[in-house]
Amino acid sequence: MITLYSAGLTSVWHILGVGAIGMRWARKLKLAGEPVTLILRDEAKLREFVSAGSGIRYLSHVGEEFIPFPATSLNDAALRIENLLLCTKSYSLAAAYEAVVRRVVAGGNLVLLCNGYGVHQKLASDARAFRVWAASTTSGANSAAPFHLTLAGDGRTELGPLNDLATESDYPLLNLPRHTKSADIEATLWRKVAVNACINPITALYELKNGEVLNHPSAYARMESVAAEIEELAIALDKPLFEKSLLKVAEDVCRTTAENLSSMLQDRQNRRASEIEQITGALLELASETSLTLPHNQQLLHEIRAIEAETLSPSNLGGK
Ligand code: KPL
Repeated sequence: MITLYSAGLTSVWHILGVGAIGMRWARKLKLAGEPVTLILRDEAKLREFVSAGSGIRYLSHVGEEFIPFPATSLNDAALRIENLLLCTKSYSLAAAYEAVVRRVVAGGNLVLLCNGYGVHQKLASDARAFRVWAASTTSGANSAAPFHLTLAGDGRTELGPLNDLATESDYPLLNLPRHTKSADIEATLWRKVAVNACINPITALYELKNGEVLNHPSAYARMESVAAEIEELAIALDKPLFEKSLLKVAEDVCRTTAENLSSMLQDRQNRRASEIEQITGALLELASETSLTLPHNQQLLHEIRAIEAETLSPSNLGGK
């Protein structure tokens, strides 16, 4: 077995889910001076990483940079994790947790950095032996090829505890730029799914960069209708959204991440399953407890499902 595990370091951040977001946090942590080890899903993926030079190619407006990282795989029996950042797709989160849990020390930090609603809370209730946190970000990141990272806008990241053990502990990751404590992580995750439901399906459907939605009359009109329905849902469920309208907040995110391909558009382009069920589907599930039917959101769900039914490559389930 190939093992590039940096044994002996006690405060290593392990990252599982080495997609665009996982790579972006690997870089952020490294820049903050934190030791980072990537966990690849299996030996084949680890070999691919080694063939790519054992690092990440980071492309920005100033050029290309190669950032080396130690890496290991889920099969590494010596793997012992104290701090784990789970950056998988929300639909892979539970399986990723199951695959890694025996490697995590009791009381270790598990930080869930994924889209969707409901999946974080579900995992936290299963993972009582660990400090479970959620991180919610408006930062964008793109990956055009495995182990290649391109940044879009740098947003803010809010963190909060999801279980009692975390509530009693010091917050991790606050040393990273623009990382702050969330006053109410449940509300933060709810607001995030509301914004993602406005942007992600529409960018995926029309194949637009986030910023392009603002100048595309029919895409924008659909974002307007979707946002209005989610505002109604928020009122029906008595869940707070923002001081500004949801539409205005979604517009702001489109502007700050204008050059970004939303994660759902990247999924479509890479013929990967999207998080439509965990985003729009989760809102429709919540709506079923009310008298609302959210027809514009339903329509988007059906359209994205139809695209996936045509294009999905069954083996293509990567990091977020
Ligand atoms: O979270 C995102 C995503 O693409 O999933 C946004 C904030 C919309 C950035 O693209």
